[in-house]
Amino acid sequence: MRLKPVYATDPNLVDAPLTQVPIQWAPKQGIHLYHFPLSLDSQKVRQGLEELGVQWQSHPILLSAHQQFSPSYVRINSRCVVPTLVIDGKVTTDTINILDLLANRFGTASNCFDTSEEEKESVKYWINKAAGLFIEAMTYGHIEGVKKPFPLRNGSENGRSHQDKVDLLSGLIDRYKKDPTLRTAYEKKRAVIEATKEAMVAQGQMSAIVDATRVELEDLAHQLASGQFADGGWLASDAFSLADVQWGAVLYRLQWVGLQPLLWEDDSITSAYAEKLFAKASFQTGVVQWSKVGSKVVLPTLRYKLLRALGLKNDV
Ligand SMILES: N[C@@H](CCC(=O)N[C@@H](CS)C(=O)NCC(=O)O)C(=O)O
Repeated sequence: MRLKPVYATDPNLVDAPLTQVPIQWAPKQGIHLYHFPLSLDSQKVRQGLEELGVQWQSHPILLSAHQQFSPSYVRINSRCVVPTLVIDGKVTTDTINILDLLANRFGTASNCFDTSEEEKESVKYWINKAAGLFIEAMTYGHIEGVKKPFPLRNGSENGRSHQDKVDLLSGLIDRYKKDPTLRTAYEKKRAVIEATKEAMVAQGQMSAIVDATRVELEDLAHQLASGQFADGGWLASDAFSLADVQWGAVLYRLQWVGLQPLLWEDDSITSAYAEKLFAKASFQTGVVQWSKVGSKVVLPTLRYKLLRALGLKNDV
């Protein structure tokens, strides 16, 4: 039974993270982030950039219009996911890897994300724990008694949104059969989406995923009560760390999709931690301000689809 995302459990199914790899199609100068306003992993990286005070150029990849499959994007991130970071023509992929790179490159001078040697192991442990939660399944899958917010409501029946992607990718595999780079990327992506969909629709899966998440959140509450947070610090360290970046976006997402009542109490240490995380200026700028569905997602998607219908855009 699959209880974690493919990216956390099956390195053989996905392309390895890239770290500062020069790619000819990437912008040659400056710091660029390819991201989607509502994407969990994009939220984490945007908060990281804000926390570090790094100026960056925004390239929205509209997952709502399947732009993650457009050939021009797949040539820089063959995983067909956001986020992707480009610094002076060099590409870095995978959220944990991107945040590590940013912290090493821009955090040292400002002591940002600075954790002591003893804290490092614990920070890493809590980063991996957050990244191992099956948030994609809980965002798109149907969970008894939970009413999903707009714009998730329609896709949550029987993995329909994932089946749409499988069909789209099958068409792309055929269209690009003579381009080995694109064809391979699409084939691998289709396998990842099929595995994810399978894990969401099989009998009893979604409740098992929610139960497994509840266990992880109980561990979180225990760590908060016994670790640095109880003394005015953060999850795994005295100073705010990349583990807190991971968990801020996760808790915000679980709240947004209506799962909080199944996972933690209002009046609990987890709620107190969430409140402290959400109050950070970097969280407000990197996460909350990008969460306006109408202006950040619906309108850009309509505009993009209109241009495509008029033949002014010929991507996917
Ligand atoms: N953690 C992995 C996976 C990222 C991921 O799953 N991103 C989601 C958004 S949070 C995405 O792009 N989904 C689009 C899709 O799978 O089609 C990474 O950072 O490369």
